[in-house]
Amino acid sequence: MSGALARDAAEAQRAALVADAVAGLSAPRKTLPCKWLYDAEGARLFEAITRLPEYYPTRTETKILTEQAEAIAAAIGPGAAVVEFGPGDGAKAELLLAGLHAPAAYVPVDIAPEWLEAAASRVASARPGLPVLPVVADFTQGFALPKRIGAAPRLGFFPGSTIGNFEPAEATAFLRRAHASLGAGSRMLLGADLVKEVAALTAAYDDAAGVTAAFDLNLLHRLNREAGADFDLTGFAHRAVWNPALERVEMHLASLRPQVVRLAGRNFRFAEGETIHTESSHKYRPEGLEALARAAGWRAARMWSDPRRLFSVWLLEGWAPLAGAAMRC
Ligand code: AVJ
Repeated sequence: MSGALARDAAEAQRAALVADAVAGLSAPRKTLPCKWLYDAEGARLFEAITRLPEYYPTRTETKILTEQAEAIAAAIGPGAAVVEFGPGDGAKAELLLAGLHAPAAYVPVDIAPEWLEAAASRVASARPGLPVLPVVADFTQGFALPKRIGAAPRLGFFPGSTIGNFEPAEATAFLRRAHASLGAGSRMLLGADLVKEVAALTAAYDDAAGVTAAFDLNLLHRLNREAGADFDLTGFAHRAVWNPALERVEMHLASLRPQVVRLAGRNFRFAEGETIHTESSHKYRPEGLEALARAAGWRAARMWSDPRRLFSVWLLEGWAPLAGAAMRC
């Protein structure tokens, strides 16, 4: 990107952050979209979270993909073009591709070119000869696949239980769009965290070392830095709360006293104990995940888990005709 284009993009991003902050802090129950947690510092802290003793999802999913690699490869079959939604550093793709039989291509999809580059170069150097075909797109929306993958069977890949960040209706919409982007006859390998005892869930989002607290509070740092806000970081504390009705862990930043925060020329008043809801991480029961998939045109063909049933990896296959194809006869 040229200097001027990069500056325009940064300015547009800053304007969007300010608009989201004004809207979210004006709501009767204050909230901020979780995507703003992931600036460079947020991405570094999330990476540290994945190595915490309390944060079981990453290591459990990695264990499932490693230990069940043969069964997963057999179910998927040879020649798949792997299309990953939000590849991060590409570590999980590298693991999956190592187990698959003669994969045809790797297609990482992300809106952030620098993350795409990291995943693409990692996989390209681990698997010389495999076509690596990055696509710059917002993977929550529809996108076109590279022509070069030809007629290879498509396998969507969405690990990490990132699906859990979506509200249920958004998750359905995402899975339906993913199906449309991947095309008829495609399949999808999806990681989903499971409902379990509350203490294990809340510990995973409120670790003893305080890394998740720092990750959450970084959002206020970011608003001070990029949106000109004046949050006093000692006036807020991180909370992880299990919401039993919606079966999700919620991250909140709780105001420790009555206070007023300035942002974009406005005053935002906080009562003592009032919170900003910063992220939701939905947990699934197998039957709930199957129902969610079915509502989006996918059928659960297989599920792999660990002995303690902490995490699940699903192979979905399309069952419903895609929109547009339905009316042809
Ligand atoms: C990246 C959405 C999968 O919800 O477990 C971890 C994010 N937030 N600890 C999750 C997260 C706090 C993570 N996902």
